[in-house]
Amino acid sequence: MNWKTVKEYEDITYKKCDGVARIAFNRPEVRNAFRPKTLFELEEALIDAREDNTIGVILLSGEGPAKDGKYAFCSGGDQRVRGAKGYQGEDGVQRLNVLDIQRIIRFMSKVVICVVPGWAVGGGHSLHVVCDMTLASKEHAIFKQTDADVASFDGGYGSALLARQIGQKRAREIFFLGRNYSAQEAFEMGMVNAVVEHDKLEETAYEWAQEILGKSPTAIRMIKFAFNLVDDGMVGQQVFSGEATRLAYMTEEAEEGRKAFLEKRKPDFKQFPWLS
Ligand code: S0N
Repeated sequence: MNWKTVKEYEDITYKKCDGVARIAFNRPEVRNAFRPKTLFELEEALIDAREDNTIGVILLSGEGPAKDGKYAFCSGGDQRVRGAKGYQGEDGVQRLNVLDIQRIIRFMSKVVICVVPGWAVGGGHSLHVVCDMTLASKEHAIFKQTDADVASFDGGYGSALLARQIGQKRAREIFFLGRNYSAQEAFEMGMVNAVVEHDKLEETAYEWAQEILGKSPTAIRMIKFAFNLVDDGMVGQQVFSGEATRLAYMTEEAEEGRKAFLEKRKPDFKQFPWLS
């Protein structure tokens, strides 16, 4: 792998290699907790990866280990900057901008794989839930939902989608008890796709990404949005139908409509069949 840094950030790292983008939280001293700035950087990187037609898969991970040797994917919102109305940025504004990140991942027209080297906690746990797939370190990954310990709650994807993935009883247990779950336990529950030896985690994620990159981009995109559709209501319909429109634009029929407008004539749609 020959990763190339796309841009230097303060709170994240962002690299690309052969169709794969890797974005990682880079605040190991706080178990990769996010502050508003972290999420603005993450948003910029995610959108860059989305807009880059050479990128098909995004790996979302966390740098580490910290000085004490522990690894983290993300420990959620940085409690040191949490105010009464959200997480406070350097501009003094309090906000809940991790929800923007969840939506970008959910509606990303590419596959997002969460690569969990250590703790996935609170809002970090919710991010793993919203990613398309999760790979976890056999030795170090720990999944934990502390929202109820710090009087916070992700009542959206973090809980509702989790319940879709692992069932209502298990999802409620995770939120109501706030216990630690190993990679193996998370795998058995159905919220982790594979448990991987720590030393092989990054390599395996890259291999999974390369396998996906061998598939049809259109098929992958359509099936991702079809999976989402049933749970995403009218927004899901909007996203799926946007992709259908894109496909329709590629037909001669659509081209006839566009050309007729520009040539100021009536479109000749009679040449196209009413398919059975
Ligand atoms: C992660 C835990 C379990 C790790 O425990 P461990 O290994 O024993 O390490 P510690 O000694 O506890 O931590 C090491 C250092 O890191 C600091 N730290 C850890 N996590 C955070 C954090 N989230 N914020 C700030 N600092 C953190 C420790 O303080 C320690 O520092 P020093 O060495 O200086 O003492 C354990 O650390 C833990 O439980 N962490 C807290 C996890 C947590 O409760 N996170 C917040 C949960 N809530 C959210 O994430 C909000 C969700 C959310 O974002 C959201 C949801 C819905 C709607 C909107 C939002 C939104 O906010 O946008």
